[in-house]
Amino acid sequence: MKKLQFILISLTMLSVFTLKAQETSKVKITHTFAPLPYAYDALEKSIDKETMEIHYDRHHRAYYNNFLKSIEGTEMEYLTINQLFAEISNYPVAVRNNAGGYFNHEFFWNCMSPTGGGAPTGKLSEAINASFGSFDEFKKQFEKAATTRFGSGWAWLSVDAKGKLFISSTPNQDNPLMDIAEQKGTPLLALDVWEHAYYLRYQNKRASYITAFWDIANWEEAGKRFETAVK
Ligand code: MN3
Repeated sequence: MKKLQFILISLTMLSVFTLKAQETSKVKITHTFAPLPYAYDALEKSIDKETMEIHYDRHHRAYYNNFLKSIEGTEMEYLTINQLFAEISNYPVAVRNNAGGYFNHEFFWNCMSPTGGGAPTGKLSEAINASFGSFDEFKKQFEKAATTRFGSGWAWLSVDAKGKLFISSTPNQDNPLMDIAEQKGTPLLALDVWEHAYYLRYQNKRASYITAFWDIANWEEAGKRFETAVK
């Protein structure tokens, strides 16, 4: 009997220590505001300097600051952005909007490059042909998702958990990593279709902005993302 008591007490102590260890090893996640990967005027052939400056330095920065505010002093400070997205339906809508706005814009800057354009190569090219028939057909379907998104939102090329490509669009600052997304997956390429992304040069002509995006689309980055995702 004594022996059993000893074992039980030892087990209890052990679990208390384990819990304590978990608590003390918890660290707050640092979310950084990354520099724009090129100059404001680097994408001039498709997006003007002023739009880039306002978009990055005001819109994106505001999402970042408001995201930090929205999680301050809560358990959410200990979650990575991917962990937050995976259960975003449990959190306040301000977190959903601002975490989305923060992540989506940083992702978007890397979907464009002054040396971009052209077509995907390698495994991503093969997957696009297999899923959509051809690169031109993919572009048509992506353009449709981007033009028909009513109001503000995003168009995405993503890969799902089974390694299959899909095109989707999300409203506001939602993205395919969120548990509330209609189609969930790992994003490879994104296009911001909020008016603030194109209005200065293109006014109400969203379709012209979408066409111009192909001249700067960063297929090299999308290809790397795809290979990492399907590894
Ligand atoms: Mn935007």
